Amino acid sequence: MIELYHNGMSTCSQKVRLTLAEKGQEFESHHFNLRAGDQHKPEYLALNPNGVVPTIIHHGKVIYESAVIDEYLDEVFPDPKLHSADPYERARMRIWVKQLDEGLHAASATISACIAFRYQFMEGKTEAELKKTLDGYVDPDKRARMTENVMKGVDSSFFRPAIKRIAKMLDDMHESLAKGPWLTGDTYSLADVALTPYVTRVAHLQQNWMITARPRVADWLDRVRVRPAYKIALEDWVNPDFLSLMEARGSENRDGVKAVLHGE
Ligand SMILES: N[C@@H](CCC(=O)N[C@@H](CS)C(=O)NCC(=O)O)C(=O)O
Repeated sequence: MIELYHNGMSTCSQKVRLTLAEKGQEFESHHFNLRAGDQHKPEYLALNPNGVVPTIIHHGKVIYESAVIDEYLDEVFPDPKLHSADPYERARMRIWVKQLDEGLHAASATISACIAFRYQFMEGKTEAELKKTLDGYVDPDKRARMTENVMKGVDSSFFRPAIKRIAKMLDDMHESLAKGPWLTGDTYSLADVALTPYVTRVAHLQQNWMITARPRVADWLDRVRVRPAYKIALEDWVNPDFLSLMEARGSENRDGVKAVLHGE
C-alpha cells in the first residue's frame, strides 16, 4: 500500500488525495501538523529535502512534488486515466499543472495566511517562538514571504499581487471552460485535479463571489463537487477549526479583497 505524508487542509496534499481517490487507491496516512513543524523534522527532510508535504512511498521508493506524484500515480494506476488521449490536450493539461509551481500555489498560500492562517501561527506564541517557527521554512523566499504575511496580514506587500493572481487563475479557467466541460476539453484530467483545491480555497476563504462572477467556473466546481473523489479526498479531511477560522476572517476581509480587485 502507498504511504502518504500529508495534511488534511494542504492544497498540495488535496491534489494527491484526489488522484488517489479517482484511482480508487487507499493509502497509509502519515498526517502532519504543519503548524507544529512536523515537515521540518530531520527524519522527514531525509525523505523530502524541501520540507513540505506531500510525499509518497510506493514499493519502497520515495516520490515528492505533488505534480510529479500525480503523474506517477496516473502511470502506475492507469484506470481510470486522468489525461486525454490527445497530445495537444495533454500539453495544455501540463501548462495548467505547471502554473502552480510558478507562483499560483504561493499566491494561494499568501492569501490564506494573510486572511486567516496567520492567527494560528501567532496563537499562544511568544515573539521568539514565532520567529523560530517562521525560521523553520527551508526555502528562503518562502521564509521571507511567510514572515511578512504572518506579521502584516492583509497589509503584507505580497497580498495584493496574490489576490490578483488568483483572479487571473479564475479568468483563465472561465476562458478555457468555454471549449468543454473540463479544463482541457472533454476529458477530466490532472489539470482539473490540480486546480480543484485552489478554487475550493477561494470558496473556503468566503470569496465565493469571485467564482460566481465567472459562471463557467462555478458550473465546473459544481461538476467537480459531485465526483465521489471530492468527498473522499477533500471533505472527509476538512479540519473544522481551519474552516471556521477561514469563514470568520474571510467574511471580515471580503470588502478588502473587493477593493484590491476594483483598483482601490
Ligand atoms: N511544490 C510543492 C509545494 C509543496 C508545499 O508547499 N506544501 C505545503 C502545504 S500545501 C507545505 O508543506 N507547507 C509547509 C511548509 O512549507 O513548511 C508540491 O507541489 O508538492
